[in-house]
Amino acid sequence: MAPTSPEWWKDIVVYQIWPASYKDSNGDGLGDLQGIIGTLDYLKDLGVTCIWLSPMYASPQYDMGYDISNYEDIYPPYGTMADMDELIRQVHARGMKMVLDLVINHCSSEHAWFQESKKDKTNPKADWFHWRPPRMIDGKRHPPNNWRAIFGGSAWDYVPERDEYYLHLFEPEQPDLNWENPVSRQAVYDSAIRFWLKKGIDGFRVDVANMYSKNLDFPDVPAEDIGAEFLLGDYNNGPRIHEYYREIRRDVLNEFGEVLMIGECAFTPFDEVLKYVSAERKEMDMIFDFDIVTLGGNMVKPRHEMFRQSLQDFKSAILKVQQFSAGTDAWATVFGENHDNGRSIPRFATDDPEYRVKAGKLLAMLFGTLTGTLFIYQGQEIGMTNIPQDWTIDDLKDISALKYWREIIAKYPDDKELHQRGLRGLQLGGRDNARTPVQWNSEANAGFTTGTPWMRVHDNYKEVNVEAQLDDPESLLSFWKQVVKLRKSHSELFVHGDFEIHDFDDENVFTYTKKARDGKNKALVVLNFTENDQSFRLPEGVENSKLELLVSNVDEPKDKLSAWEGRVYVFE
Ligand code: TEU
Repeated sequence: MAPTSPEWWKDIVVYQIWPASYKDSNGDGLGDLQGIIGTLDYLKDLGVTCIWLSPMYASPQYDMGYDISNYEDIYPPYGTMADMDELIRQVHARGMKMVLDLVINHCSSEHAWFQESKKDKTNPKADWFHWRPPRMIDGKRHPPNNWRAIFGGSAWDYVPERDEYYLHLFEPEQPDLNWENPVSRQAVYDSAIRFWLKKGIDGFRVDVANMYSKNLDFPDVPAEDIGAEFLLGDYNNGPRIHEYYREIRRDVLNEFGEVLMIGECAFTPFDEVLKYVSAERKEMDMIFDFDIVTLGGNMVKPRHEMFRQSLQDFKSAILKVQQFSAGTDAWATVFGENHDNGRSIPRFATDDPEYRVKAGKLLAMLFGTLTGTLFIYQGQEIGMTNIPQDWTIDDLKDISALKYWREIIAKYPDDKELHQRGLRGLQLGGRDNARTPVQWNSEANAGFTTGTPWMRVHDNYKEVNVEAQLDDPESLLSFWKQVVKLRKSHSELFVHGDFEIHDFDDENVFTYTKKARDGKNKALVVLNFTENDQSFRLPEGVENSKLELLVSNVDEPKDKLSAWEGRVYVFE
């Protein structure tokens, strides 16, 4: 590969592939690596310059691969190590970068490390995980504390061989590694990180990157009645977390040049974010902040409490992220979708058939003009939408959805209204929304597979699919291509510029300007987030500027903004 320039990752356009649902090449109903290889020209044509591949490692798949049983092997239905080598080669041959998911807060309970650790208290890996004795209350065995696992139930599971519990912040099949132990840390570095860097990959998206360091006192979440119910604590940003990242950079990554680290850091306050991503500290290069994708609720809150956020909430979440790099040496990510959240069109705009495509273009203008590294999630570029309202719980596959469902049915067996709200919440924000197979064409199973798809294909695939949009200049796909091109040709404004909101209190219209760091070029972005006409107002200081329309989702902008209309102007 060509030598990599420092900070090459600021200007890339990343496309996230979630392998199970992307493209099946062998008819087994599950996406695979050869399927991905077959679409690389499509991605290049879209303007993508980096692929982030969600876990393709050996795994029993309790959490769709976020439970890895061998970091140095491939999940067989996805292909072989030779396929993986070929994928890396083919990505690089097209001048694109390759980023893998790094899942090292936990591994699978089937990983040899855990299998050994659970045998007894004296084996060499006995403290590679967090083991604690039971808490005895009235002669009865209880977990060591009242922590709730993120998808439900206790965060501890009992192992009779050790007469101890182990910690799992996610599923029981995902035991948390003990990062206090320098020996297990080195094993993780060798197996999960060095192994892949030696194969030439360019970086990692780091799963739950702020959760490795635990408060070893394991304090109870304050509760009136210990043992009655498990409660979610704040498991993020523990005492040694920054030390670990400096160690990883110093002892492992530096040897391989400018390795990109993108940390998934949910629920992290602004000052703490800066510690991770300030260029001077160089722990990580950028993080995924959750403020935008958790608007209205998320998987740590009950789905029946999900609500539709206000435009002002949306603006303030965007503002927080846009401020990461304002006056600091830090850097931001820009994303509206991923594999853990609902689709952006129904969530932030509208999937009303009359406006769906126009609203998708509006969001493309929004995300395409924000400062930071842009991420597009598979299917976002063609406007894939959430699962239809007439689908039932039986159509869902995600472990977090199914656990939530079992929990509410057990807790409120007769509350049909709550069940209905729960299902609606899942259909708005649940992870299954992002996991329906990618819609490639209007043939059977949307061209995703010739076999039986592992998950139901969205009913709208005849209308929403890649093939139908490829040669249509009016399609969302063509629009995304145009926006990505403009983002690159005006990168000083869109990728690197300073961001300012001009109508923070306005619940209908979102108006912001971008300013190049050298102050010369500016852009004005005006987005109507309603289905009504809105007046088009120029912000203070822009009134006398000569505006040049760069892109819009209407042919000829008029005096007023029409429903879901957006415009991007440049001016000096
Ligand atoms: O998700 C992390 C995740 O679940 C967070 O949203 C979580 O709610 C937060 O960290 C709580 O503080 C990642 C993956 O993206 C997801 O698909 C996996 O299921 C999960 O980690 C476990 O590996």
